[in-house]
Amino acid sequence: MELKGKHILVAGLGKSGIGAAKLLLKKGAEVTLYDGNESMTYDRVKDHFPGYTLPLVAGELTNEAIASHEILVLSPGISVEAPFVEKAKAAGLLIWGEIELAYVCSKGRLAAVTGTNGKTTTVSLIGEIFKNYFESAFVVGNIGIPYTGVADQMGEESVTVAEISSFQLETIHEFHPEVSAVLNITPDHLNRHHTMENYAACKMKIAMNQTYEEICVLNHEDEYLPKLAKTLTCKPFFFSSKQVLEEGIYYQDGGIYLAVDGQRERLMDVSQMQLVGMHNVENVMAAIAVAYFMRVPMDVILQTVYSFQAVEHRIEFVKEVNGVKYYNDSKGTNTDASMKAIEAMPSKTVLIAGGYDKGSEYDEWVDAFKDTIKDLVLLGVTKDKIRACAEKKGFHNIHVVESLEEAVKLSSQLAKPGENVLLSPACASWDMFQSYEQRGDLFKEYVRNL
Ligand code: UMA
Repeated sequence: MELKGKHILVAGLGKSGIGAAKLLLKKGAEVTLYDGNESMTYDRVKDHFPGYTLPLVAGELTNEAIASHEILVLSPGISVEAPFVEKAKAAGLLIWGEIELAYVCSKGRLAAVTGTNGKTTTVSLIGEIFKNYFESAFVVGNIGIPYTGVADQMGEESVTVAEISSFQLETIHEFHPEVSAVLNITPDHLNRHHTMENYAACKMKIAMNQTYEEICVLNHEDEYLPKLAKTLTCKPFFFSSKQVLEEGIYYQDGGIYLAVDGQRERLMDVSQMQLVGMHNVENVMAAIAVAYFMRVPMDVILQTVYSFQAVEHRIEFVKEVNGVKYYNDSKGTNTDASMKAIEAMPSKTVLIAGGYDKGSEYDEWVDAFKDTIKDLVLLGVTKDKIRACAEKKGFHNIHVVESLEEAVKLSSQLAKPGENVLLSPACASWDMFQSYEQRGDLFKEYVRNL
């Protein structure tokens, strides 16, 4: 679609909105900025738009302001159920997510990955594989690099891997990866999607424009995915950490096997990976499958897998202080991710948790403490809800604090030599921090100051 001269309202002035507005200006569109935060001013964003003075609305949007636009570009943090979005729909505006805008402005080939957990590790690994093989490779999306920020740098020869969240999938229309992947679906963001069915349906939208000869890589051991695979318009290709597959990629006896077109091959030993844990074997299998179907030679894929290290904020070892090891798992923003981190702890651990309330339940997460978690240090909005759940389940070594700095200090007193301190909140960061990255960076700073 020709965007030149179109009146476009860009909602949300974080990374996505800024990326979208800059891209639209390059395309010659007439851009209005909007942010629900009443204290937003043009001064705060003007450095992104040298040579322009853009209209900005903060707080309430009037019907007149909405109606003078043709397209509304939404940042992922804004729900399609927000009242102003409903008004925009009623006024006949096209509602595009930032991802949709980027997709229609981009060039080259695209692979896209979604899932509740493991997205960032998998996408980072695929990105490394692409960089090791293709002349022009891009990594974009929920990983922290807005797709709109780089879309216009792509050429026909470019190959992109996009990490795509359920929020971003709500507002796609033509978005069409050549290869997609859904890593797993476990409860998350239920305050936004309301039910698991809605959330799962949103995740499956990643493949909605794929055609029958294209591939969607799926987790065979997931509760939802084998059933949802039957609804695909493209070909499912499964990975499994638990069973031998006739067709697919799977783990058996310490190795990763690929079975395609009646041929079966042991690709590698998992001991050759730098990453640890069975969840990472799953991430690696998914990455191998995506890269393989994007036609990267297997030797390039495997060489990259052998050298690939853990990503920041995901069970990241920070430092040992007085015999206590500190791990930063700030990216453990839901109970499932946090359970993986708890399971990966080698000995008794003080767990720092709590944060923004996404409407999650904590029962299974507390069950996962077993003999590993000896003390629970709680902060953030969910502290009382988590405390009540843990006490109901008979876990009483609970300490409530007001700040992350206090949590680190107290944990350093509770942990004995040979034990660990793990920040793995099981909650998003948005109650006290701008992002999980900021939370993780501060944690590391407080640990280094001990
Ligand atoms: N805002 C409104 N109205 C609202 C909500 C927010 O106006 O109802 C405004 C805020 O005042 C703020 C801006 O929107 O000024 C923030 O926009 P945003 O929340 O969409 O955040 P971005 O900075 O654009 O970052 C987004 C993703 N954030 C979310 O989905 C919440 C980032 O994912 C992503 O890295 C980035 O785009 C680039 O693509 C983060 C995330 O936490 C990592 N994602 C969730 C997750 O992984 O679980 C989905």
